[in-house]
Amino acid sequence: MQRRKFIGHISKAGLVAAAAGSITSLESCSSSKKTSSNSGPFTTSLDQLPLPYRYDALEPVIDAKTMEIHFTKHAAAYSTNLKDAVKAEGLSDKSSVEDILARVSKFSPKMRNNGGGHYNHELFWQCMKPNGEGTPSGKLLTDIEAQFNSFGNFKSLFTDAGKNRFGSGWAWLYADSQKKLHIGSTPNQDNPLMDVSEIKGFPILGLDVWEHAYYLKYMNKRADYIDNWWKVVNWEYVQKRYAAI
Ligand code: MN3
Repeated sequence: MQRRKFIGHISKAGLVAAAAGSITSLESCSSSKKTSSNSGPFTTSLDQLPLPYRYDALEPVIDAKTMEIHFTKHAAAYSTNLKDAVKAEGLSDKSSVEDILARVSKFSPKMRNNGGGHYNHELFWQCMKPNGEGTPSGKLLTDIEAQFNSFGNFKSLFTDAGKNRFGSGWAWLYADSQKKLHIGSTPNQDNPLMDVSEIKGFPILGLDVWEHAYYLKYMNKRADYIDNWWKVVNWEYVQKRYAAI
């Protein structure tokens, strides 16, 4: 009887210890995710994922030739050059791009340009689809309206961020560490995940405003490209990113 009591006590203590251990490891896991990348389930590897639609799927908003060159030449080169930089600097080829970007100041300009370039394009392809919904719904819509007064006003502010980015760069809807939504833009291939970025947070929606993204069809008319781009935004995907943080 006494022995059974003793064993029961030990096993209960063991269970408590095991439970405490799993809580601790869960906490450390989620906090390390937050501090290193804040990317939740959205983790980007060094290789390009297949384009989730055909090159002509976003016609007439984005023409097939632009999509093909953009994906197979520009974006493919960022992935290749990123892998070169990762090798040259002795990082694992299993590194997540998010982890690299969070400490990108410690690496070469090649890592910054191509790590950003690869991440931004992998995000960009997913943020689009044929016949987009036009508007988000649910909590993302509610929070956009609360933060920017109305969805129309949000679109106008985001469009301005893209239009007014001097030279090449990106417009972003991103969430800071308090999950508050912001609109901003970054030069070149920088993004809000980078420790060197002036704006910091988790990118929810990104728009490429480099000329290579629109010049064949829109030539110098970046504003027309952005106005049309809203028709192919994949709000379902954008909402999933927002829900994951
Ligand atoms: Mn591009």
